[in-house]
This record gives sequence, C-alpha cells and structure tokens, in this order.
Amino acid sequence: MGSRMGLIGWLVIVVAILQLRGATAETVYTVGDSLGWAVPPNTSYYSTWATTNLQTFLLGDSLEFNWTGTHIVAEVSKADYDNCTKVSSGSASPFKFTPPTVGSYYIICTVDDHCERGQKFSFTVNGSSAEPPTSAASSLTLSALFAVMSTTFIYLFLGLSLN
Ligand SMILES: *[C@@H]1O[C@H](CO)[C@@H](O)[C@H](O)[C@H]1NC(C)=O
Ligand SMILES: *[C@@H]1O[C@H](CO)[C@@H](O)[C@H](O)[C@H]1NC(C)=O
Ligand SMILES: *[C@@H]1O[C@H](CO)[C@@H](O)[C@H](O)[C@H]1NC(C)=O
Ligand SMILES: *[C@@H]1O[C@H](CO)[C@@H](O)[C@H](O)[C@H]1NC(C)=O
Ligand SMILES: [Cu+2]
Repeated sequence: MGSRMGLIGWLVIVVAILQLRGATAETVYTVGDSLGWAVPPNTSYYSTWATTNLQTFLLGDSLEFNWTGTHIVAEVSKADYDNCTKVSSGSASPFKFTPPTVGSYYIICTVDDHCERGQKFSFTVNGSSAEPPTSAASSLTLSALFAVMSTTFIYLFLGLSLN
C-alpha cells in the first residue's frame, strides 16, 4: 500500500511538471485586442492594455499587430518613445514582432500624430536566455508525457501484481 501511495505521489509530480512545461509555451498577444493597432479612443488605451496583458511577457512570446488603414509599427528608444520622434520604417499588416532579448521595448506608430494621440506602448520582456528554446520545449513536453505514461504503466503493473 505504501509503495502504491508513493507511485501516486510520483504521478502527481510528473503531471505537475507537464503542466509547468505547457505554461512555458510561447504566447502570441494580439495588440489592442479587438481594436487592433489603430488610433485609440484615448491616450491611455495602449498603456493600459500593455499593463494589463503583458505583465508576464517572456522571451519567445510575440506581439501580433493587425490593422487597416495607414499605420506603422516602429520599435524605438525610450527617448524617441517619450518624444514620439518620427523614424522611418514600415511594415504591412499583420505584423508579428518577437523580441530577440530580455529588456524593455518601446513601440510607437509614426504616422501623423498617432503617437501623440496614444498609439504607443512599452513593455518588458522577462525570462532568462537559459530557458529552453521553443523546439526543445516541445520535446521536453513529449518526454514529460512519456514519463507520465511509463509511470502510469508501472503503477498499473504493480497494482495488478499486488492484488
Ligand atoms: C486581426 O486579425 C484577425 C485574424 O486574422 C481578424 O479576424 C481581425 O479582424 C483583425 N483585426 C483588425 C483590427 O484588423
Ligand atoms: C479609454 O478607452 C477605453 C475604451 O473605450 C475605456 O475602456 C477606458 O476607460 C478609457 N480610459 C479613459 C482614461 O478614458
Ligand atoms: C520583469 O522584469 C522587470 C525588470 O527586470 C521586473 O521589474 C518585473 O518585476 C518582472 N516581472 C515579472 C512578472 O517577472
Ligand atoms: C522631439 O520631437 C521634435 C518634433 O518631432 C523634434 O524636433 C526634436 O528634435 C525631438 N527631440 C528629441 C530629443 O528627440
Ligand atoms: Cu497609426
């Protein structure tokens, strides 16, 4: 009985590890939710969105910008972000941005006065570069799944032979 409880304990631990692995899978955030990337209804819209949604942004996660009409996604320095400085760069919608390193990022739209009207936000990427890359993460998930299946098998096998 004692060994059987021990095996149940191991099974619980392995399932917990499996779920932790699932939680570290990369996430794609759609900027602005249903508004997309547009001139917002007020100047706090995107900063509120970023504060609400990007608190746990990890290395490997992405932002998807999605718009109609004329907008630009520009990643700029903090000084240019604060000043809404126009920089020349452009992209077509949808545009997916995957931050390459941990740190702070500053995003503005450089079309007309969109930045001044609040089409801007900043966020911080957390997570160490020692974390497994995406492909390794999914193979780790597979090995965790294998561990669960083999543990379950051993548990059933011992349960049968004990009865
Ligand atoms: C963003 O993309 C999704 C899926 O492609 C689409 O359904 C949605 O209408 C787009 N939103 C905007 C604001 O373009
Ligand atoms: C900004 O607009 C959003 C969406 O309409 C609204 O939910 C939010 O309360 C507004 N914020 C301010 C400070 O007016
Ligand atoms: C992310 O990193 C920033 C700056 O390093 C830190 O202030 C913040 O607490 C971190 N957030 C999380 C969720 O780890
Ligand atoms: C701030 O923006 C104004 C207008 O675009 C520009 O003339 C000025 O040089 C900028 N200042 C800095 C420090 O970038
Ligand atoms: Cu714009």
